Amino acid sequence: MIRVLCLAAVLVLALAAPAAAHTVTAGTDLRIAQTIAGAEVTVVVKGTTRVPGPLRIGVIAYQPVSGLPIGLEVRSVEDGRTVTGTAQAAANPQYTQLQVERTGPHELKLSAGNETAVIPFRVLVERDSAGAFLIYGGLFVAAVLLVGGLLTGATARPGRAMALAAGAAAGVTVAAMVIVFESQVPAPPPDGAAPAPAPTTSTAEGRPYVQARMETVPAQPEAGEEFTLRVDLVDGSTGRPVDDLTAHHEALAHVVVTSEDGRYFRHVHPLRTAPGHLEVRLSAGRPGRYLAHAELERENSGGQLVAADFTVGGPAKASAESGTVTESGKTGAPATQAGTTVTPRLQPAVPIAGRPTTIDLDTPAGVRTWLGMTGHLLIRGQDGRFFGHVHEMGAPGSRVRFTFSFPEPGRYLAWVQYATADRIVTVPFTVNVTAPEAK
Ligand SMILES: [Cu+2]
Repeated sequence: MIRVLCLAAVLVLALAAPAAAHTVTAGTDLRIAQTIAGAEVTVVVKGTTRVPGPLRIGVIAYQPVSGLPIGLEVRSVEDGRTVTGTAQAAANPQYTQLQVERTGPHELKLSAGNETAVIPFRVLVERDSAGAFLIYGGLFVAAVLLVGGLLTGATARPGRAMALAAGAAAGVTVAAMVIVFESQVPAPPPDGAAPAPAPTTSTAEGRPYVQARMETVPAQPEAGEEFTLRVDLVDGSTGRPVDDLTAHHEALAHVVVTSEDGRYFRHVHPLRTAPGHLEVRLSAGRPGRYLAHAELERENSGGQLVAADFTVGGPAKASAESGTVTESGKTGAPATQAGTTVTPRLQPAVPIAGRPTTIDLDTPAGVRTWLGMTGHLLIRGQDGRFFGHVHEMGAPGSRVRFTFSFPEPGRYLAWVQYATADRIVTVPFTVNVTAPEAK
């Protein structure tokens, strides 16, 4: 009887062991916002649980695109193996499956229209920890031995029953010890992770800020003509391109381009065309001075803000650019919902420099998360020297609320942005901030 039980335990453990070693947990989705072919989209690469296996890639559209096809190409950096497919950008996209053969560094190439982006990423698969195996193994052995002990005790052989009970206690002890101490043991790095930095490298020091330059091509765009805004990132000490931007708020860089008077506003997400090079195509209908602010974050460094200005020449033309992020004041669409103009409510009504102001805006039903947040508030000083960005972090509801402390008295231009089922709504407004009362 005992022999049968023990054999059963060994068999089950032997069968269970290989399965447990292949048990992997799902990784995290990669989400990258991109402005491509004039459309604002977010590319999602679903976390995977097994490699070789299919990688699921979808493109979420945040404005009406009737079947914008996006070419997909996934390439393993280590062996050069490439798989291709197509995704249709949509509000609720279908996911395209591309087979990957290994973990580690990969590149995702996106193409739409005549634009191409290359996004580096890593395919990671969690390794099962030895601790989990010990916990489940220990509990399993204990359970088998306890049952064996009870059966043996029932057949009146107390000595053997005691021995089995002692074994069960040992199994429970092992499992309990592991449960208690596992949290203090570092988990193994996932399969495909970047090699850990050398122990001599102090991560506390961090990396220096990127040397960033923003410019337009051509240097002076013509009104109504498409131009490219380029962001070039260089490491100050080596002079080499910087290619270690982290995806913060679901983008490699957030770029806001505004005309000096604030009537033109674009919040876009440039494409990474090559290491250290980001590009986005724009057009502006009116001549004049424009400001560009880019928010980016280098790995193990910190967030930084890069500013530039440029001049659009020529006579005014109707902007060739389509899309729903329209110039404020030109069409009433962004600030109008169901025929009523929506104005944010400020508390206090006249903000005081250096003190928090709350800004409330009613939103329609069906607001959805965009760039990881329910709402975005972008604020620019009249002269462009100040640029700020805050979020509504609560769940989508009937309003968005922001708290912001304007740094100094003066006039500010501000834009609230949120995404509905089929578009990104931009609500522009201006704020006059007073000085704190002298006492
Ligand atoms: Cu952004």
